[in-house]
Amino acid sequence: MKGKYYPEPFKIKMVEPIKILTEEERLKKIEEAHYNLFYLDSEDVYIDLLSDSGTGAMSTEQWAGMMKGDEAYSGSKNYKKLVSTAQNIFGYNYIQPVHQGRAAEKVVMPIFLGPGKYAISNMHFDTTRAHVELAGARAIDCVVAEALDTETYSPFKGNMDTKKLVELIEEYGAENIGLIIMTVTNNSAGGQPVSMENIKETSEIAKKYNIPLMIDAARFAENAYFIKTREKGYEDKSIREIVLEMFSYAQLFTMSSKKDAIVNIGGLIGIKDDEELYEKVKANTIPLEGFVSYGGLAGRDMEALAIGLEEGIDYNYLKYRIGQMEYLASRLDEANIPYQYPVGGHAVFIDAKKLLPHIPYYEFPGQALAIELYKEAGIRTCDIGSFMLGNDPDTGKQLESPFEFTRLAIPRRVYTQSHLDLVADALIAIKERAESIKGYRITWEPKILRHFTAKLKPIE
Ligand code: P71
Repeated sequence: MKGKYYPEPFKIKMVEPIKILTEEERLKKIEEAHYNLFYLDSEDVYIDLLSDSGTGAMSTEQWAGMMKGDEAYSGSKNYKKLVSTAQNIFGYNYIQPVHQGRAAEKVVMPIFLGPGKYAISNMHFDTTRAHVELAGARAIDCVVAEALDTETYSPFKGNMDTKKLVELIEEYGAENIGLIIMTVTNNSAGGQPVSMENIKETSEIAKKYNIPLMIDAARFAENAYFIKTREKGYEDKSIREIVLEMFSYAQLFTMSSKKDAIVNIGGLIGIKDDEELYEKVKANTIPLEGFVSYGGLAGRDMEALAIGLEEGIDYNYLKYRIGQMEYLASRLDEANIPYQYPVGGHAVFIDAKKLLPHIPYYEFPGQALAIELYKEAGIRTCDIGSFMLGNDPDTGKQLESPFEFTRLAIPRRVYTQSHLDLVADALIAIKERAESIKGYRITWEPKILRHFTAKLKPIE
C-alpha cells in the first residue's frame, strides 16, 4: 500500500531549475565519467541522491544568520553562539568547530589510535575507517546480525553486537582498543538506528574495560526520532531530552554537521568533561583546521550551523523527513523491490545483491544499479557495498562487504513527493530488465577512499 506523505512543513521561496538530458546524452556522460558517478557534472544530473551530506536547503533563518557573520579572526560572536547552542543540546562542556566530519576524525583519531591499536564500531563509515587506518590502527565492525537480513523487521538494526564487542575486547586485549565508536544512525548498515538501551549497554562495557566511547554523531537527530517512535519508554520524551540522554553515555563525539544540522559545510567535536582531552584537541585543530574559534569555518558558517542544530531536532521536521523515506519505501513495496527494511533515516538502501543476484561482489552490483539509475532517468546515487569498501589495507585484496547497497540518499528539504515518485518509477522499470544488467571492473584506483575517483568499465 502506498504510504502517507507528510506535507512539507515549509513553503518554497527560491527555486533551482533542473533538467533531464536525453538518453543518448546520459549514456555518453556516464561513459565519459568512467562509470563513476562522482565524476558526473551536477548539471548533467536530474535528481541528485548521491549524498544527503551538505546538500540540504537552508531556511530563511539560516540565510539571514549568514548575514550576521562576524569574520573576526578570533572570538567571533557566531563562535560563542555555536558553542553555547551545542553545549545546551549535547550537554558537553567543550565544543570545537571544524570544517566537516572527516576533519573532526583527522583531529581526534591520532589522539587515541596508532600502530597496533584497534577501533571497534557498530560500523565505521568510509572516512572514519580511512582515518583509523591513516592513524596506523585497524577498524573492526561489530553490528548486530539482524542488520545482515535485509528483509526481516527489526527496530534497531544499527545496534552494536555487545556480546561480540566483549569477545573482541577479550581477544585483542582492552589495552589495544583505542576507541569504541557508536555511529548514529548506522549509515553503512542502511541508515539504521541504534537504541538507547544499546548505547547504554555499550557505554557500560566501555567503562568496564576503561576504553573511551565516542559517538559518530552525523545523524544524531534522526536516530533520536527513531528512539522516540520505536523504543519503549521514550514515546513521551522530546527529541531534545532523548539527544541529551544519548550523549550522556559517551565521552566525546565527532560530527559531520552537513547532515542533521542542515548546513552545506561544517563539523564539530564535542568533549563531555575531560579538560586534558580538550587541550589535545585544540592543539591538533590549530595546525590542521585553524584557530580554536573558527576551526576551518567562516563566522557565517558557524551562525548557520548554530541555527541548523536547533532546526534539525524539531519533531515536525523529523516526522516529515523520515516520512519521505517511508513514502518512497512504500512505493518500492508495491513492486517488490528489495531494500534494507525497515527503511533508514536518510536514505533508501536498495539491496542490489538481491535485485542483481547474477552479479558477484567483485563486479559491484551496488555500483551497477547506480549506473543503471542514471542511464534510466538521470538519477545519481552511490554504491554502499564492496566498491566503496575497497581493498584490504594489508593484503591489497578486494574485500567482500556484508552488503551490496545502492543508496538513494535524500537531501534535506530539497525534493518533493513527485520527485520521489519519479525515482520509484525508474527503479520499477529497471527491475523489469534486471537480468540483462552487467557487472563492472575497475581499470584504475587510488589506495585510499577509492570509490571517489576509481575508473570502471562494464564487463562484456
Ligand atoms: C555520506 C557521507 C559523505 C560521503 C562520504 C563518502 C562518499 C560519499 C559521500 C559522511 C560521514 C558519515 C558518517 C556516519 C562521518 C562522515 C564524514 N557521509 N560519519 O553518507 O556518513 O563526514 O563528509 O562531513 O567529512 O554521503 P564529512
